[in-house]
Amino acid sequence: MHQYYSEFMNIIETENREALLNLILSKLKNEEIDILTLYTQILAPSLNSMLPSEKDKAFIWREHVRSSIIRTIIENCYPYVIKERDEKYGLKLNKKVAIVCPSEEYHEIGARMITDFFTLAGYDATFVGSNTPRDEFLDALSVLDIAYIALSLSNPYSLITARKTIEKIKQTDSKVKILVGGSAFKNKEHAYKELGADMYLSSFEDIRKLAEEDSK
Ligand code: B12
Repeated sequence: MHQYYSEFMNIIETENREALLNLILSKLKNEEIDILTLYTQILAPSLNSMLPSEKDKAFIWREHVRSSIIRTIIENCYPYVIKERDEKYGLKLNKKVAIVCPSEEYHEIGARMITDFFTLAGYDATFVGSNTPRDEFLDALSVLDIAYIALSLSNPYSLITARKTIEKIKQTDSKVKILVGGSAFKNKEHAYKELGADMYLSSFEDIRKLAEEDSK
């Protein structure tokens, strides 16, 4: 567990967005933490440790509020993402990545986080959104020069939607490569092949390896 995790959790239990944002921004400013550590060791576990309980009538409320606070923190981290991309990782690739959650997939924090991981690794990365409507997305694809589409899936039902979406994407643009990841693949990483995706990735390290290949 990261040394700042309990301090962060004590504040997030109170749902004090301002205090959390100030805490994180001061740690980033003073270089006491970096983006990768913040996202993977503090922000992600603060959500993934939430366990549904029938006794807790406010559980869904708290899930929404906590997701929203984490989203605020991530959006405010952007200047530090750019700074670390340039000063720490130093790779700039001329390749566009669109990060998408398919229709009916409402879990967006993982997708938003990995958008910043692609940026850190040097890609021109855009978070398109959760619950992205398929037909509108396909229309855009035919006019934009996108190298990769990264689908983030959390809800196991999204695996079915994703298969159909991937099939349509391939029909629209046969050159674009499809990457998939997210907690829906837990213990079934091989499922990416049945979905018709080109690659399953799980971590920043995987994205870095891809970037290194792309820079050759
Ligand atoms: C927050 C949350 C919600 C919020 C989402 C809000 C939002 N704006 O995103 C709300 C309240 C909307 C929600 C709704 C639901 N949820 Co929910 N939710 C969660 C919770 C608590 C946290 C998810 C999260 O954001 N984690 C933080 C992120 C950062 O972690 P992550 O997604 O795993 O992402 C990391 C990696 O997976 C990876 N990654 C992710 N995508 C990609 C893509 C690529 C290409 C790469 C390289 C890597 C990568 O990088 C990230 C950083 O390390 C989880 C609990 C859990 N244990 O996961 C349940 C959970 C995911 N939800 C679940 C369920 C069932 C639902 C609902 C069906 C509940 C319901 N009955 O209505 C609905 C479904 C809505 C829908 N149609 O999508 C289940 C799903 C899995 C399952 N086994 O069934 C979980 C696991 C809870 C549980 N234990 O039952 N949920």
